[in-house]
Amino acid sequence: MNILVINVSLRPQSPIKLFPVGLGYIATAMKYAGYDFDVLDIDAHRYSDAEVERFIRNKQYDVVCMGCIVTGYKIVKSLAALIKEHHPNAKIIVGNSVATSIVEILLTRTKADIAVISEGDITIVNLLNTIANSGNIEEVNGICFVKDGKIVRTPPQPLIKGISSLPFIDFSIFDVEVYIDNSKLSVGEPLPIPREEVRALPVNTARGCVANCGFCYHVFKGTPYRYRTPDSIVAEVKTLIDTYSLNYINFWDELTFFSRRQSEALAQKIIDEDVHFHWVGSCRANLFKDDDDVFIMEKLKQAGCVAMGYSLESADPEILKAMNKKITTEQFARQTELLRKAGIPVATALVLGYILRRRPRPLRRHLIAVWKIEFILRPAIFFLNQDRRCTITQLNTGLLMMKKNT
Ligand code: B12
Ligand code: SF4
Repeated sequence: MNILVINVSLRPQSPIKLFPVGLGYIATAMKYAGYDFDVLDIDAHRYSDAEVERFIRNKQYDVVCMGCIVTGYKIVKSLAALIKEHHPNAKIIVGNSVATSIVEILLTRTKADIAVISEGDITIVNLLNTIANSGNIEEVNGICFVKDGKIVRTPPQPLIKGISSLPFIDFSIFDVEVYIDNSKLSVGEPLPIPREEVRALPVNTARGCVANCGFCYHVFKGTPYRYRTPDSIVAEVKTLIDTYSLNYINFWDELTFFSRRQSEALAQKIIDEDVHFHWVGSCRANLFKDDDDVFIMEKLKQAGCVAMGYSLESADPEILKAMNKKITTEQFARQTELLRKAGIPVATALVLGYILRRRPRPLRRHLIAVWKIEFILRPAIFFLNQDRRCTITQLNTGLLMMKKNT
C-alpha cells in the first residue's frame, strides 16, 4: 500500500516554519505500526503548486493523509481535488480541526474521503490496518465518511489515558534541520541567547485544557485535561538535546501547567536531572496568587523558563464573564506582578471584537482594555508577535473560527 503524508503550508508568505506537532504524532504512530510512507512537506520546502503537482503525479498512491487547523480548509480542498485528479481511487484521510470542527463541510464539499475526529494516534493505525486488509471502515472508531449520500459517524475512539506512554515524536520523519534552523525566527523576546544560536523544537506536554472558554476551539475541547509526567517530559527533552544539539524547547500545548504542584514537580525534575535548556510554557492567569508562590516561579526560572504564556483576553469584566474565562483582571495583574518578581516575562494575548449580547463591543472599549494592560501591567512580550522590537501596540492578528454566540 503506497501512502503519502502531506504537511500543508498555512502561511506560505511567512518566513517562519513551525513543526507540525499533531501530524508528527500521526506519522510517528504510523511508523511504529510498521507503515512505510512518503512525506511531502510543503511547508518546510515551500514547494510551488507545480512542484506539488509533479510530486503527487509521480507515484501511484493508495492512501493520502493530511491535517491542519481549520483555517487551512481551502488548501486541503484544493489538494484533495488535485490528488483525486491523479489518483481517483486513493483514499484521502484528513485529521485535526479542519476535520473535527467542520466534518460535514469537509466530507461533502471536498474530495476528502475520511475524517479522523479528535485524537488521531490510535485511529490512524486502526484505519490503515482496515484499509490494508480490505476491511470495513465502519468498524473503525473515531471517523466520519459518506455512505450512500449520508454521513456516517462511528463511535468515538476512547482517549489515550496515559499520554506519557506515547512514543516521542520521531522528528527524523520530517526534514527536521529545516525546522531547527528556522526556529531562531519564531522564538519570542526576550532571548536568553543570541537569536542566531537558537536551536529549538517543540515538546507537547499535555492535551486539552481545564477551562472551557467560549471562544476557544481545539480538537480536545470537552475532553479531560491530560498531562505527561515530569519523567516522560524530561526524557524526551534529553533525547532531543542529545540528538539535535538543541538549546531551546517550546512546550507547545494548550496548558502546560494547571497546578502549582505540577509546575514545581517539572521544574524540580529538570534541576535534579541537570538538563540545561531554555523553554517557554503556558498556564492560566490564576495559577500563582501569593508571595509564597514566588519560590516555585524562581525554581521554574532556575530550570530554564524564559517566559510564561497566559492570556487575559479582555480587561472588560463583562466580556470575560461572557467568554466563560473564569479569570479576573486582578488575578491576571497579581500573577504578572509575581512572575515579574521572579524574573519571568509574560507572553499574553487579547481577543478583540468579542460580541456581547449580540452587539459587538465598540472597538474603543477593547483598545482601552489594551491600553490599561499596557500601562498598568506592561507584559514583556505580545504572544505570537515575532517582531524583535515587539511592543503591545504592534498587534499580530490571526483568524478565529466564527462560532455561534461569539
Ligand atoms: C502549539 C500551538 C501553536 C504553535 C505551533 C503550531 C504548529 N504548527 O504546530 C504556535 C504558537 C506557533 C501556534 C500558532 C498558531 N495557532 Co496554534 N496552537 C497550538 C496548540 C496550543 C497546540 C497544538 C499541538 O501541538 N497540539 C498537540 C497535538 C498532539 O494535537 P493536534 O495538533 O490537535 O493533533 C492531534 C489531532 O488533531 C489529530 N491530527 C492532527 N493532524 C492530523 C493529521 C492526520 C492525517 C490525522 C489522521 C490526524 C491528525 O491527531 C493528533 C494527535 O492526536 C493548539 C491547541 C491544541 N490543543 O491543539 C493551538 C491551535 C491549534 N492554534 C490555533 C491557532 C488559531 C493558531 C494561529 C492561527 C494563531 C495566530 N493568530 O497566528 C497560528 C497558526 C500558525 C501555524 N502556521 O500553524 C487554534 C486553531 C483553531 C482552530 N479552530 O482550528 C488552536 C486550536 C488554539 C485555539 N484554541 O485557538 N499554535
Ligand atoms: S484557558 Fe486557553 S486553552 Fe484553555 S479553554 Fe481557555 S482559551 Fe482555550
